[in-house]
Amino acid sequence: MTKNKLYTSVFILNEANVLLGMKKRGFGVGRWNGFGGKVDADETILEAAKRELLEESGLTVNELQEAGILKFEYLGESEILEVHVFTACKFEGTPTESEEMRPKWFPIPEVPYNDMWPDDRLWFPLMFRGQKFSGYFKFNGHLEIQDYTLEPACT
Ligand code: 6U4
Ligand code: NA
Ligand code: NA
Repeated sequence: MTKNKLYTSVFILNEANVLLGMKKRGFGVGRWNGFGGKVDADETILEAAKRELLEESGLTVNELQEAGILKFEYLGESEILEVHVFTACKFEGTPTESEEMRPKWFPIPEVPYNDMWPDDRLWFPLMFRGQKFSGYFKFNGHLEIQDYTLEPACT
């Protein structure tokens, strides 16, 4: 039986820019990511999203907007990652490098899709438009998407 494991990913947006983090270690190393990680057993998904954002970027948010839910199957691995994606426009603090992430603002037309997970170029446009989405991606390795579905969601 495959089991879903819960993760979060947070993107800070302003009118024209998105804050991404260069992953310095672990899963997704060398790629620009959202700030996030595993949901611990004793916390809600929202609590996890805020905690990981603070740990990895130094930023605090009161409110997060739900952007979408993505499921990732990595062939040969037993767990399916269920990633809850959030955005925030208001935050407190200054983006600060952590052991895990190096934050950087990107103008939206300059998002470095070639140095990101290959699925990101498919759903980022929905996130930027504020269209909620639901997706399922089956990966062969970390470079090739073998199959996927991506739909607008109204959750
Ligand atoms: P540790 O070091 O165990 O505390 P933790 O920060 O809890 O790690 P991490 O960073 O391994 O967890 O979580 C993986 C992150 O990568 C989550 O934010 C989800 C995200 N992620 C995984 N696959 C992705 C993909 N294909 N596209 C994407 N984000 C992905 O955009
Ligand atoms: Na993380
Ligand atoms: Na974690």
